[in-house]
Amino acid sequence: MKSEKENKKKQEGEYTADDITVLKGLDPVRQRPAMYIGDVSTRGLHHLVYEVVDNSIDEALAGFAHNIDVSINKDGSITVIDDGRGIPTGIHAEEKRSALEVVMTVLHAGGKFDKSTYKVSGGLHGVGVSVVNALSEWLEVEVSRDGKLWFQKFKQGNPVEPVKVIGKSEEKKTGTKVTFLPDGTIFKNRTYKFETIAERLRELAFLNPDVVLRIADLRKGEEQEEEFHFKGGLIEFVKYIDSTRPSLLKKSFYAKGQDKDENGRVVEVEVAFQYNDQYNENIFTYVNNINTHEGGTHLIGFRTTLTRTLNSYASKNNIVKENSVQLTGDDFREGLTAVISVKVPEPQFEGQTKTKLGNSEVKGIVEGVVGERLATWLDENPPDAKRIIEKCLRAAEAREAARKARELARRKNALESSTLPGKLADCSIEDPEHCELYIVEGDSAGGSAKQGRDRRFQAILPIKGKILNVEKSRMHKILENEEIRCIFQAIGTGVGEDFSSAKLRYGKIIIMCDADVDGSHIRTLLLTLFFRHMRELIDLGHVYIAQPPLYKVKKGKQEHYAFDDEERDEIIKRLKGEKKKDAEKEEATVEVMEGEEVVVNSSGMAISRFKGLGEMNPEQLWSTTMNPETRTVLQVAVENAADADRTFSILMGDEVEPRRAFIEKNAKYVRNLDV
Ligand code: 0RA
Repeated sequence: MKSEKENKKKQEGEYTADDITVLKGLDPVRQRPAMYIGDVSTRGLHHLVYEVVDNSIDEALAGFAHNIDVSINKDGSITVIDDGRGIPTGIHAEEKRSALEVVMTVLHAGGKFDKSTYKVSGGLHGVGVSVVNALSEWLEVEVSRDGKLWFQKFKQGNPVEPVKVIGKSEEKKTGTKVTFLPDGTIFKNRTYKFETIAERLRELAFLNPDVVLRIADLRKGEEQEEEFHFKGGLIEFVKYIDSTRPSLLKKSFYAKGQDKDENGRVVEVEVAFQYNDQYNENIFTYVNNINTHEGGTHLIGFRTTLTRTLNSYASKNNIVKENSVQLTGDDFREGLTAVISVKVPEPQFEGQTKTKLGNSEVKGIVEGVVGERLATWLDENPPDAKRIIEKCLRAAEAREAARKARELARRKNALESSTLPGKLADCSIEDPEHCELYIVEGDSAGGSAKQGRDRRFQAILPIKGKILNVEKSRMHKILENEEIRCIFQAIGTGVGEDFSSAKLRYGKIIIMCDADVDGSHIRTLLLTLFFRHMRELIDLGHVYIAQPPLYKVKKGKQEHYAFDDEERDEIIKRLKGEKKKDAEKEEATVEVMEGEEVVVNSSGMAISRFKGLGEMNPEQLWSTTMNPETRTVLQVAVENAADADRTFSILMGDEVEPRRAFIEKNAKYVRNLDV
């Protein structure tokens, strides 16, 4: 009950004491976790680790921490250790409790004490370690400071008791150790993936060359460890991204510098790039260690200065011949792999996924730092400069050819969404939000899908076998390809510069391929197409992978479907149990369908393996794979842009050996495809 006085205060718009606790406490985090960490899927689960690591990285950026150790513990919890100053443990005057407890239990309290020492702050949503605490079943902190070892434990964000000294720490040793177990009532799946965390730590190591990051998996049967420390920073990062694409240059370009914004705060800029012999533009941009894949002012600044500086070099040195084509910005970015990392004191994030830098002053600062150094670098490295300009001239010629191809296609009305491909079986309702496009491998599966679907909201586009590998093709070749044109027409958004998500005709684009080697190849070809040329569809969550079952277990009239071996065995076990209970003991009749490989076990169950989608009749396809009430579809997401790019270049590029190594290493994940 609130006092009358308090109620009066409230009416007058003043805050009362409990309003403040409501505002500052961690309850809102537990009520709406997605607002703080994006979602509560495995992505959100891993985000907890990144949030704690980002705090340690902040301590490194402030110049104090040099080593960060992450472990996935035997019980599935996570430990992050750094050798920074240690979270202060003294009593916070205002709060009347330890600073440590405030950092762990108050939203956004991280840098509250001492803003000046924290030049910049990372963390995707900048939410701080208190959010991790709120979403953990338990969390323990150990701080080494002042020769003592301090300890505090929390449950679901609440302190179990105040901070206490539990021992001594070595003289001069300082640091923070955080161990937490995500809360099972919030995260359905609490299993961490070593490789996912390792990818983020690797990325942080490239971006912060002074920090050594390690990861150890201590879970039974999963034991492994890795250390990341790249003294070469961004130059090594660019080499890593392009490790299967030969560089055209003898030496990579690198620049680092800083300037002040209008408030006198320092903005740091670091850029590295090289060119490869392929056609994609690969620019990865970071703000305070966060990947800004919608770009923003730092990217615009870089592109502007790259075009301007290369153009003026080309004309100064008479490399561009008089009658040859005019070079444009696109031409200067064909085969370019670049990493731009800026540190901005108060970043503004915009865009649909809040990963676009908005601070306008950063454009000019990037232009200033890169422009001057690039001009000098070109003068000092004439053979590399010449290779770049020649590559750009070839790109310009190809662009001209592509323009002609596009014009031809446009004249034939081929890319207008008003003409839909003949083999598309469209749905009847028109609201894209409720419509689904199934891209189906093969005409026979396409036929089953057409018969099995709910034609009101499901459209079917059958494609013939292997589509063109876009990784190795320029745009005009891609547009000449019949299958790909059909896909573009059906989706409706246009591609490249013409892309507009407002014209998207289906809210879900579902790739449905056979569960065999050819099927996974076709799926990868389609994902490559979306990743390279319609990336926004993936980022906005429109791209899915259908999950057809692998097995059918049939007993009498009952039919059960299993999506993996484990599920199949569970079904068999359950059916055997039922049989014992079943008084009538009705014998199972075994029916063998054409094209099925059937095994009949001693209990009279027929277990068949589906080799392809085509083996399922329309009803089976509907009930197992297409009915939204019962199906499982995997949403495709990009966890780590640089690594996804590298993966596509390994899988779809020219070199065979890295592809073989990758497939061997990842073979166990093939059913769990995440890009
Ligand atoms: C608040 C103030 C200071 C450091 C930290 C927090 C801090 C937080 C984390 C989280 C993980 N590792 C961390 N290390 C430090 C400043 C401390 C001072 O001025 O001595």
